[in-house]
Amino acid sequence: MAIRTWAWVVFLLLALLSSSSSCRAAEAPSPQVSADADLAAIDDAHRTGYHFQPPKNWINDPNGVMYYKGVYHLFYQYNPKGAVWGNIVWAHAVSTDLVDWVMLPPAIYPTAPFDVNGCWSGSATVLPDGTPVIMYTGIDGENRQVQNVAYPKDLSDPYLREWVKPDYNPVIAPAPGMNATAFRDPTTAWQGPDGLWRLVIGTKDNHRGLAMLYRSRDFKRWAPARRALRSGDTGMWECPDFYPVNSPGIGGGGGTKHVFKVSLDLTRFEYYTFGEYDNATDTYVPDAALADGNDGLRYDYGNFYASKTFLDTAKQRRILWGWANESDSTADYVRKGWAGVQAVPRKVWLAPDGKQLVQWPVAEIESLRGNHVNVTDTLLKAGQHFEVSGLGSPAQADVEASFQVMDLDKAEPFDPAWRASDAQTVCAARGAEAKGGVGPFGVVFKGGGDGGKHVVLMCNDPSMSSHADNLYKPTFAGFVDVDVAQIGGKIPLRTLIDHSVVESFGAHGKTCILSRVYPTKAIGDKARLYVFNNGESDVKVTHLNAYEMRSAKITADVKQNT
Ligand code: DQQ
Repeated sequence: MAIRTWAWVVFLLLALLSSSSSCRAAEAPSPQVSADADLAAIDDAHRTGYHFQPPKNWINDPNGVMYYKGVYHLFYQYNPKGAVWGNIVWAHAVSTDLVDWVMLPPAIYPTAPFDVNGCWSGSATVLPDGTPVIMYTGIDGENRQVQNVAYPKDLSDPYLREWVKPDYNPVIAPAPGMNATAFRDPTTAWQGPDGLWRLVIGTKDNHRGLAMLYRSRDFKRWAPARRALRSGDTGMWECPDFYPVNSPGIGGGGGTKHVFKVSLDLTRFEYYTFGEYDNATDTYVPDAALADGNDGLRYDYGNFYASKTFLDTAKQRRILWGWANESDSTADYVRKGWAGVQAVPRKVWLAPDGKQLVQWPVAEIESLRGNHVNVTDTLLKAGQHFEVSGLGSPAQADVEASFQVMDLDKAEPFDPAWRASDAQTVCAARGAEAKGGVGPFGVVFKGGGDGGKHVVLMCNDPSMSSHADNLYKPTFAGFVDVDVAQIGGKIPLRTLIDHSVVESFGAHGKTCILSRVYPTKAIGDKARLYVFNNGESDVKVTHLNAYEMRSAKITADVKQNT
């Protein structure tokens, strides 16, 4: 049997760097004031232009996302009193295009014994008569996690500003023997052939994560199923999600698969499987070869957590929202007065080969594209880089590019020990060895003789963009399932840059990585965009389209101001 050889092919990167050292105000009244002013300006420059974030304070999980009467609703976990987690309510924003948002007053906030200590995550379900219902986790007076429902006060208000919580709440309480402080985040409900509603709730039994199934005829009285829908030895399961996707199959007639996703509290990563769901027996069996938990597939190999999907009935697509936490410190949140953003809404579907999900930013965000720069067929020899100039500021940009590895045989041997490692470990090791600067995002290929198929690794190393000591800046990484030789050595990469967010989609959305960066110099008009080739092989940029992005409009609710 031939010995398998593995090899690095190229280390290719796009980087956002500053062109010059930062300027200091020479006539500032005192060094302290100057330093504070500089810091405030830098903090401000880290706020996003088109990734959703409220004007101030802490945010986390997207909640209850839905489409109702022509309006998209995004609720999210929010601290109205500060920039660290606490005092949690459901903040609320609406949009007609998923780009511009109207900020509404919080929709769900503590008012009753069943949620007096907080209104945690949950989901919306639109009932067959068109009425939306929210189910969320309330933290009650005994700090138990219970599930409550809320209904719109006025169905004729498309913004659904006010919500009413019936007195019969909670509708689901932890049964005796259950872990009452780990019982939360109900999914959107679905109706079975027997007419009963079903939903799942995340919990744990010691170290075992569980997605507990409940059924109801009327959304009011809920009964637990005898078996969990799914469980795994990976600690608390937060924010489960369960939904159907079309399976392409041969000729497109592949039927339906179901996706099951959990957010692992222990690692703060999300994993999904997909497979067959029998709605008569409520049995979900993931497709063979799909691993649950830590070795499984992930929506995003970066900073992306507590995600939630909804069916956009206007455009018959499934849309995924996820929260990206800050990667700086709690002291930084407090100084900035804000923390947390939402990733751009992503369309999600099953890949044509049926092997994984793919994601792509919703087309609507392309309406923000402005200044455009195009590069074609530009060869980058090993160790070279070039600047993508003419964009105005690339600090807010959408960059679509395709890179062609010119010589796949010029690969360095790959350490066999890395085969067992996860992508992040491999990228971190390789990133440290790479020559020259490593930008905030990029693609690494390693190749070899595994049946002639190369293995592609996508890395995102924020270290060159973020210099402060107190930052969490791992090299995020994921494998990319493409046969790079078959496709002429070409790998497409799209990256959304938004000040402190770098959100990358490799190979048409097969591998996604969101990371947070905190440049202190590459901000505003000092930001520059470079394409690097730090690898051994020449690389051709076959095309690159970079667009400056306008800011989304975030406005206050007019009704509130009148
Ligand atoms: N965040 C919510 C919980 C959820 C966690 C609390 C996940 O309901 O489990 O803010 O980030």
